[in-house]
Amino acid sequence: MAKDCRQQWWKEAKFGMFIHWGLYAIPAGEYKGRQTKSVGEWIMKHLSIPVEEYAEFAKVFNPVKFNAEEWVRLASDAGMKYIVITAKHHDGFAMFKSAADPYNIVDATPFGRDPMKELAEACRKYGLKFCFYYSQVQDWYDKNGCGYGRPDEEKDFEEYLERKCLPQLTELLTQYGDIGLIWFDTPQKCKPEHSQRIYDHVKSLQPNCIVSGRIGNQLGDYMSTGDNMLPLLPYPGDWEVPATLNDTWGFKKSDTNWKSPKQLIELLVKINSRGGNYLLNVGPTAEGEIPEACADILREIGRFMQKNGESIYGTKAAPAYPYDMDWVRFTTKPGKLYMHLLRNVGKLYLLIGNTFRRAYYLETGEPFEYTLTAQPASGTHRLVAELPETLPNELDTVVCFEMNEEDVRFETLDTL
Ligand code: H79
Repeated sequence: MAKDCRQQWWKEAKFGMFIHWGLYAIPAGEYKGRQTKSVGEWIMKHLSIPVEEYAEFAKVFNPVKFNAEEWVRLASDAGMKYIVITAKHHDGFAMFKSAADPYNIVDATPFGRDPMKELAEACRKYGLKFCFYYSQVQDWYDKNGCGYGRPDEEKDFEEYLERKCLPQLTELLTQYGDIGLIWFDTPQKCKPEHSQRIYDHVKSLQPNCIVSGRIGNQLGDYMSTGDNMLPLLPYPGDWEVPATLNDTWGFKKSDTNWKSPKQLIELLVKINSRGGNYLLNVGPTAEGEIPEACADILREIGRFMQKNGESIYGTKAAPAYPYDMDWVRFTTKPGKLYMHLLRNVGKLYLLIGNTFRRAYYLETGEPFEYTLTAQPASGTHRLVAELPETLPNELDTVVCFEMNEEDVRFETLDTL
C-alpha cells in the first residue's frame, strides 16, 4: 500500500544526513587487537565483547572536538535538509540526557554534555529538520532488551517498553523541540501491539512527527528500503533509502572506502528519479569529528546542489523509462522536466508527449540545442540532440525543459 507521510517538508527534502555516533566510535572497528569484519556499530556483538567491558567505553567517552554547528553546517552545505542521529543504537547507550536510564552520555561519561541539545539548536538556526534514530527492540545492554545475552523467552519486553523505551521516547519528544521524525529500526521481533503502542506514543506527544517504516508491522508513515538498497522500480508513495558513504555506519578507522562525489550524486539522482529520499550516513569519531575526507566529499556534493538543487528538491519520479540506460535520469515538477546527463553519450533522442517552450542547461542557463520533429502517428515529438564535447558538469549535467503542460509525458529514449 502506498504510504503518505503527510509532511510536505519531508516529501520535498529528498536528501538527508544520517549520523551514527555512539560508544562504538571508541574501538572504531578494533578491540584487543581483533578487527571486526562487520559494520562498526555492531562491534559489541561481532567481537562478543561482554556488556560490562563494553560499558567501560562510557567512562572514557569524551568527544571534546564535538561542535554541533560544524556538523549541521556541513549537512546544510551538502544540501541536506534533515538530520537523523542515533539517540540510542542496539548497544543500548543513550546519546542524550535520560532520567529513565543512567546509561547515557550525560550521566555516564566524562563529557557530561547533551549533544542532542546542541544539535537541536544548531538545526533550528540553519533551518534543518532534527530527527532521531531509536532502536526500539534491540538493546544489548538491558536484561529485557532483544539481543541481550539470555534467552528471549525469559525476557519481559513489556517491562522494557514501559521502563526504558517509551520513557526515553517521551524524553526525546519533549526535551528538544519539534522533532521531524523518529527512525526506528530492526522491528523483526516487534509484535503488532507493541509497534502500535510506540507509534501512538510518538503521535500523542508530537502529532506531526513522522514515524519511519521500520516501526514494523506496516505501521510506519513511509517505506524504508533495506540498508543500502536501491529499488529498481519506483515505489508508490513516500519512501527512503538509508545508505552508507563507505561500508560502515558507525566510525571504523580502517574503512576509507568512500564513494566518490560522482557516485553519490548518481545515487541521489537515481533514487530521486524513482521518487525516493536519500538518507546518507556519516560516522563521526570518538573525538566528535566527521572525518575530513568525508566532509570534503559532502562539500563537493554541496557545490553541485547549489547550482542544481532545483532539479532535486520538491521533484517527483519521472514517468517510467528504460532504467538500464545508466547515463540518464529524469526528475519532474509540474510543467518541468529535468534531464540528468550522468555521462556524455554524444547523441541522444527522446520521444516526448508534450511540447515545451524552452530547454536549457540548468547550471549555465545556456540553451540546449536540439531538433524536434512531430510524430503524427503517435502524437509525440522526436527530439534529437548532439551533445557538446564538454558538458557543463561532469558529475551530472542537468537540462531543464519548460513544458507547455503540467503533466510530463515521454515514452522512450536511447542513444543513436
Ligand atoms: O543502524 C544501521 C545498522 O546497524 C542497522 N540498520 C542500519 C541503519 C541494522 N541492524 N541490523 N541490521 C541492520 C540488519 C542486521 C544485519 C546483520 Fe549484520 C547481518 C546482523 C549481523 C549480520 C549487519 C551486517 C550487521 C552486522 C553485519
